[in-house]
Amino acid sequence: MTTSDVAPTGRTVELRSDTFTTPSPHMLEAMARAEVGDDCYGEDPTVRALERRAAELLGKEAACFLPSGTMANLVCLLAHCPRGSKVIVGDESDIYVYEAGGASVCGGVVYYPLPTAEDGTLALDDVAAAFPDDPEDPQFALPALLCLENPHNRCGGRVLALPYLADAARLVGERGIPLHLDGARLFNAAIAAATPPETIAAHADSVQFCLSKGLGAPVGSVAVGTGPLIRRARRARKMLGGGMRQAGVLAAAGLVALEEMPTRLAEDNANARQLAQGLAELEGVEIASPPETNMVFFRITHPGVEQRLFISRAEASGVRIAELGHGRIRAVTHSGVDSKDIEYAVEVFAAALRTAGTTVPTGKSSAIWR
Ligand code: TLP
Repeated sequence: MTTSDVAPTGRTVELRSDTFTTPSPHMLEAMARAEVGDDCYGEDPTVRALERRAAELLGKEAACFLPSGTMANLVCLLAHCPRGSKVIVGDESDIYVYEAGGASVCGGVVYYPLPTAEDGTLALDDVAAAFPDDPEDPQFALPALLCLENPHNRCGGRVLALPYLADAARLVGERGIPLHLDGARLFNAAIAAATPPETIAAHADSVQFCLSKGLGAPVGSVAVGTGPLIRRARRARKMLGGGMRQAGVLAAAGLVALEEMPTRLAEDNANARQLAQGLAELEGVEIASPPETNMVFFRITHPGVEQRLFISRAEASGVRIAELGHGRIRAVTHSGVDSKDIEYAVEVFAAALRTAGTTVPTGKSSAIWR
């Protein structure tokens, strides 16, 4: 096939990640007129305002603005876990897979990875088994924190059920350790579950969420928790080089993001469902269970089209997707993609599966894989 199957439109549909969002005109205006100060002295009023707003929205005492989700997770881990302790994580979590082992490198913390179920949960029996029978036995590194991820990226953007979060929090709480939630896309989860983000955050002792994904701000994440925890997180942020000076220019975009973007995330979740429906009609594609938030994972099973070829054919027609673990392709919707873009992407995907002289039959719903 050649990419001429789809007439060149000059259209680019960026589906590799919602990290590709660019600031809205409102954000750019707010950034240009942001009141700033030196945030390392605690004197940037816009950063302070963002931190107050984030803490309030998530029902926590305090918040800390950070350059990235990776650093927000790391400062929380460092704030919770003493050297030589264990952090219990899912083996498919962003913290474990994609964050360069920061807690071990910077904090002498041992990652204790547990198998992740399809729905992004960790079996609570496994969590319980991570605690030694005799915590006084000096042989054992002691668990200091449980991390969960909601929605769960590598599990297809699945939303963790509130009763599960409550049970997990109770289990670790009874054993005297806190729960940290990587809520990089917490607002997508909240919209999908028709639940205020605060209700989800209530089960966690600390939460990080990203402003620079679906919420569309150019840079930044926020970590929230108790006052003492956030004070320790600030110290860790400084140590890691994440103390930013006139960061109000970035926080200003974050404030607009919190004001204007959460409700529109429903559109991204709907566009992901539209994409999944389109893909399910194509022979040679297997998709995971219907998307709950803004991402669709799928696999190319067409005998004549190798996955990397499929990705490069799509790219040649302006539709950008990428592989994300276990040989799967991930497509992520966001404010830079509308329903027409999704229609176009499905056309491009259909064409990318057409081998010379063969048309791909449609009308078949794909098998569910995992
Ligand atoms: N994840 C990125 C890639 O690294 C996979 C993406 O494009 O999705 N927690 C979760 C659940 C995430 O998905 C990510 C980013 C992070 C934390 C890290 O955030 P950043 O990129 O701001 O450091």
